[in-house]
Amino acid sequence: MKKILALVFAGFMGFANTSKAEIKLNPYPQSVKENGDSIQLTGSFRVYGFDDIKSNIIKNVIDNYRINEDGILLRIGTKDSESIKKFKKKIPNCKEGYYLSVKDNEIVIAGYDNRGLFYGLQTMKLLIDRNSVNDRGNILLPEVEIVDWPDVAVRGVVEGFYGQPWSHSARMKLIDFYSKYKLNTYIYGPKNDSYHSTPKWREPYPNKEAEQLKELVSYAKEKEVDFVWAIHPGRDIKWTEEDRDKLIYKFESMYDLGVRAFAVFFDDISGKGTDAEMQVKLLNYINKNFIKRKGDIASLIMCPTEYNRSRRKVETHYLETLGDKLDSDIHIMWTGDRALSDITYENLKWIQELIKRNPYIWWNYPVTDFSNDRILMGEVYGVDPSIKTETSGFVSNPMEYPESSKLALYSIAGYTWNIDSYNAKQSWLESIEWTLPDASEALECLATHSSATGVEHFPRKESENIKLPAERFLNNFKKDRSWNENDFNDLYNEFVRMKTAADELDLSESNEDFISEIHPWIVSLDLWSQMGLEVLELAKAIRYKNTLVYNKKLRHLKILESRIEKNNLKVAAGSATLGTSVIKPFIEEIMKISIE
Ligand code: LTM
Repeated sequence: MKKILALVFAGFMGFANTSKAEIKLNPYPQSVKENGDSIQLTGSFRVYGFDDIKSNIIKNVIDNYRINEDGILLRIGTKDSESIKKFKKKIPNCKEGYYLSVKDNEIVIAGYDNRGLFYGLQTMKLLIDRNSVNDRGNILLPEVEIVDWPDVAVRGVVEGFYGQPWSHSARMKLIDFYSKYKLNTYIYGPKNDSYHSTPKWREPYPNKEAEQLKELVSYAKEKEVDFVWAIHPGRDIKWTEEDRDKLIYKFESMYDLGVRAFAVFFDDISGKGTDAEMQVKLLNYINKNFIKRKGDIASLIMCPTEYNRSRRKVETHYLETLGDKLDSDIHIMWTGDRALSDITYENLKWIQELIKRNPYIWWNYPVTDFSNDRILMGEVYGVDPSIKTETSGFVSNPMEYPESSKLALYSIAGYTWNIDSYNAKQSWLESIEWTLPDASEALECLATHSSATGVEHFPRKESENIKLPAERFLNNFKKDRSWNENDFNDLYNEFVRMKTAADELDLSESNEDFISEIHPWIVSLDLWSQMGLEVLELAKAIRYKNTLVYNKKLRHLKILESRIEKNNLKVAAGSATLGTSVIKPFIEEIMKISIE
């Protein structure tokens, strides 16, 4: 007989129907039916089906519960479990899919597989966390019937940037984040880890790092995140048996730490390492003699040397060689038309022809290692929906700033899970609210002015709300030193909003790690808001020919400029840049005109 576990959700007693609730979830499920009612969580859960389930599945999701004989029935299982037999037909026929129903006195979570069940439980947890409190302080769970599955089978992150690699604790926190938002893959490949790349890729990690990686791998497993360890040997590899064996030896050492998925990166190299024939020979050898021989390792992933269209050299036949000779079960990564680019249907079809398989997308967003004075916090867009069928995976390369990267990753998780329901603006606003609940309007203001890449062929929208007023103001001012009052007011109000936002962000207490990470950009926001206000005063002084005010404002602007410089020196990145699309050029232009 199946054991019935009963779990108490700390402090709650019993269930009862209450008022209408609005469903808020990320990723948004494929199908949600709700009747507007909720049940009130004031008691305990009895879990039926627990015996069949790997303990991490339930332990990690419902962590606040204790055993109790009373309470609502939480029936869980995977498609062949006795516990959910009655609901088997409702389970979507898709890996990682699940069926979730909350009705009357029963909650059912039926997964296609273990991960599907885990995700069903995560959804229930999000429903509780996000849709929960009514005006009497009671915890509510909406009555729903959810059928859900991912659009993109492999979704996640590649820590593949240059610069300061993430700390161990940041990585551990990110595993929680991936797990919560149903990102199933984390590829470890920070360029500046010398044991991942040259000079030490041949050597095993020292004890401390090895222990940390072991902990990370095991935590990822517990949280249903596939951990992939990548090596980057191409800068100094010799195409000898000795180096081949050293690479396998390194993989063996990672296998001993628990790693069960591997990648070999050949990006950003020159010289002998770029030889396609030799790369193929090595990779097919690893595939046969390590990956297949072990029997419990996922398909190998490789990042090619010609990893985007602009890097293609027709004369090398590099991509054709991979397409023709690389084992068909080895994934090939691809960044699009360029290192930084939108992912288009046309580009996906183009590369499929050459590599004779679907590419595994390495999306270089929100990475900023090409200009790490920036934190990209804008809306996430530019990836074609066809990634659902035309790719074998989709991973985002984030910033060296782990907390700030979560804004974009939140949206990437939502998009890759359910493409049709994704709305870039709404997801962006939600990510802001989720990141900083006690100062979300302030963060929205900072993010509005901190989203440009500075890269011409991959610009991201920034300061859209004042773009037109700033343009018109400048045109009029240049013409006859006048302006339209509405434009003046819009700009003035935005600079005031920036000032208030900087103050609010300084006072925010809901996410300390994030606030300390973005502190230099908060200072920058404050200084640029003051510059903006002063430059408007300067424009007035010029228009109304007030020399005294003009001199005073110009002097203060110079002081602010030097304070911005000083703030820049405090940042490891060299500066804390924002507002480069509209604010900075606007201010600089007025100042230029003013001294003409
Ligand atoms: O994109 C790839 C495959 N390689 C490098 C990354 O390591 C780097 O982080 C990004 C962004 O600068 N660009 C690359 O080319």
